[in-house]
Amino acid sequence: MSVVLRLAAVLVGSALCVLNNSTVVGTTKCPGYRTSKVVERGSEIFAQLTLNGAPCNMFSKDIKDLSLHVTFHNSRLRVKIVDSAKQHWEVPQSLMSPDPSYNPTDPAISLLKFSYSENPFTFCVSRKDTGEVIFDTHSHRLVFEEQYLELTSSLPADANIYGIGEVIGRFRRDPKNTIQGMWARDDASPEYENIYGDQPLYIELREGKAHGVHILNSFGMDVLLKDQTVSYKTLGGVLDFSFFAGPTPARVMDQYTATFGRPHQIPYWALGFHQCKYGYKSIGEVAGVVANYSLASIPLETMWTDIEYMDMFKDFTLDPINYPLDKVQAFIKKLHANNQHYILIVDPAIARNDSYPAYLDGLKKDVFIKNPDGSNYVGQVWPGYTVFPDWFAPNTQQWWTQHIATFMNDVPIDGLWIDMNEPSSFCTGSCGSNRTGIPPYPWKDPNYNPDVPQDFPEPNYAIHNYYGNLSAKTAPTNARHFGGVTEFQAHNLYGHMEAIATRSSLIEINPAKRPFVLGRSTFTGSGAYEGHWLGDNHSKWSQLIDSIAGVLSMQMFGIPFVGADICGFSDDTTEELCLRWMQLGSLYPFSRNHNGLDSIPQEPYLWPSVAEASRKALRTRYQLLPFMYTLLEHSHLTGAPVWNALAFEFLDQKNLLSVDRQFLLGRSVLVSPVLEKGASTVNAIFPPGTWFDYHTFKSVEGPKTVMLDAPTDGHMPLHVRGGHILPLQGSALTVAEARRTPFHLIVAFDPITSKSEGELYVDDGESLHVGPNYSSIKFSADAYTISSRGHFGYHSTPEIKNITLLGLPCSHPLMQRHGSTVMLSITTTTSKTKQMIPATITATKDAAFPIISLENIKLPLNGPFTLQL
Ligand code: MIG
Repeated sequence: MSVVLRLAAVLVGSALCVLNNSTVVGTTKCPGYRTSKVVERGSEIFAQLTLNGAPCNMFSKDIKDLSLHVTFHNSRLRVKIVDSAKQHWEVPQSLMSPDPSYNPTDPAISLLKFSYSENPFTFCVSRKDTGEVIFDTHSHRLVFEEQYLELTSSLPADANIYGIGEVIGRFRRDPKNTIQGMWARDDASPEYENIYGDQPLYIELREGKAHGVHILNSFGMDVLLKDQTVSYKTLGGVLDFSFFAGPTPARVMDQYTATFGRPHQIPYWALGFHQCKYGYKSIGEVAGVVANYSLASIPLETMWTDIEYMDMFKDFTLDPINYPLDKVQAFIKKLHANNQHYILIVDPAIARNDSYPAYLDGLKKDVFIKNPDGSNYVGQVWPGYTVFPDWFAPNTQQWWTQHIATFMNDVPIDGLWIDMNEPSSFCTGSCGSNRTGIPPYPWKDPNYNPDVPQDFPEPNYAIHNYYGNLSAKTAPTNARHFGGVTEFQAHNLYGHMEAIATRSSLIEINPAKRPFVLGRSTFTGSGAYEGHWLGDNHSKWSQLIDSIAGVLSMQMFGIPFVGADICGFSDDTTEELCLRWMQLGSLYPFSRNHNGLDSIPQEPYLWPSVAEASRKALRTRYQLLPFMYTLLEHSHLTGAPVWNALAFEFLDQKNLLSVDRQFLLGRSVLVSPVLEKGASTVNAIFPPGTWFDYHTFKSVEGPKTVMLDAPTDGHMPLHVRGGHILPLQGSALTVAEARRTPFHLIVAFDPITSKSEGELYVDDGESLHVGPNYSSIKFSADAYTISSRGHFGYHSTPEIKNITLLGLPCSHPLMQRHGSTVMLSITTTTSKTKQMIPATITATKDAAFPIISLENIKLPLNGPFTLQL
């Protein structure tokens, strides 16, 4: 059977993909392309596309000859269209870190089908099993010009589309009015504008199924949703589309991260709580914050310092007055002795300063971005006039590693925070080229105009870049990278490449340990190298809400380790906002309180109410650490989301499609935060199933909406999903201490089946190459047995001391044993014999289900067991 249908009408259900040329409704009057020389070979299709009439030269010159290359993978279809004659610039394959097993397959076993029309060339991608058309360009002609590429697909009415980032706003995109510019840009959280990262992936939900569409292209572009279409308008490069078959969102994320890079394994300690502020005046002040956390008994795992630690904002230096080396060293030593960590910021901008080693050495090694005339491009950042590392240049990696290594030799920090890497500059153009001295910050001196009057190449099609000109406040479009690559081509890759380089440096410096890198500007695949924070938000209730969609969409993009600045960055927070933000933020995968330079202090111990709420919220986080670490490992292996949208889990529930004020941890815990000023209740949606309050164990039967009490002195509502087992440990002030406490399993049964399942992944939490020294355990339970199986390679795991059974029938025999110590029989495959272990039973009953807790048991986690109830 041929997988290619020519000039055929494919009609399945209501999905229609008519492949002929009579129905062009697209806005373009361009001639399109005709197809010839089609070759189907193995997992590939090749064809030639030729301009089908007079060029329309809409925004630049039409390219006459194109080559089409389609590749079938099992659950992915790749459609690539390139300029046959000239090599349009492409994202280098070396910048993605794909799973090598993700190979092309025989079209016969691909889940997706490719069909096309010959004249003009249009194509459809459909599901092989149902025929559903997921991408359909038949009404829209392809435009492929030197500096303008356009491809449009039809969408169903009111399509459910998520993604197309980086963006601030609602999780579900508006299908009628979305214009998303993609051009990395440093701006403080404006809704729906282009910001720090370029993430052109969307997931669409249709009738209970999900598919994904991604374009790999680093040029500036717009992605538009309107008039029942999705349009891509890019400023160059090639059209390199990947279609992911799903059929669930989690499967799309698996397929996507298999293609472009699995999320990296984070160090376990990174899951602890972090504190930062822009503007801690001295190492003494920083140490004071650490001490205050401890006095307030609020967990603090990692302390951070922003640019003020540097000497005149030069990377790899310390301010000799306020951050003198000996005091910084003593501080770090004390932190480390207490199992805490220290992270510092570095910016890519390197001070142009003739007594600065990193600059001088960089000149010698020729590692900086150039102007068209070959001189160094000189922008302006914190230190004044600065040059910028060119990550394409052959010596840059070595130079970067060397300066990080020399610095870390003196200052043994635990990770790097890479900011300002859009790259951000305070001026437009090479403003330092003909100027000397240290300029004022442009916003502080109205008489200083930093911009250089110069025309930078600007394409005719203006993408929706909210600074207007593409060269504004970043390296200009004509700045040169090694090998003749221009900023116009590679701008969106800058932060991604800095992350790759920084991770490599840290691995070279410490080959055994997982690096910690947190970065601002991301691209497709960045999650393989770094975590991310959502950038400069405001201390506003609306941005507390926006942070949920922000974290959820980063999961889709394969960057699960993400969080927003807790309590808000710009503006002054309030006691109540900070309290609610500590509650929600306590469950961000990356949980950090970070504050702006001019904002009032917002460490959680500053208000008794916030301190108490933070202790409560972080106690829960630290109990959940084994579960969260397991979720991150799943993400590392399969791209599975750590924060999961309700719409992505309950695919048949139409009322959940737009929910972005609640979310799930993995698939097992429903989180219903308070997001409104003055509120002490939450109107929480419960999807189908039985949900058990994490703190009281009271159950709610979904689907329904319930008004939950959530006063500021209570807990943020959390509900465990029936059918799921949560592995927990005790809380402590540091992750290391928490990891030594015994385990507690919450076994929440699905009352209909009386079954429950869960998983636990553990390892030493820091080795880069874990080898076999990990445990990956599956728990399963029915009303009479709980058992574990899996790989048991990590032997330092404490035992399970308590088990809470929720959702069993009242008639369960253990209900009769309340207050007594019973002997439970346990089998371990290692001992092969039955043993009896004592368990203290507490059995109580809420309205619907008994709560049975087994206390003071000892169940090993270093080998499988079966426990009889
Ligand atoms: O223009 O280093 O997003 O987290 O505190 C501000 C100072 C530069 C922006 C980062 C923010 C950081 C700040 N940086």
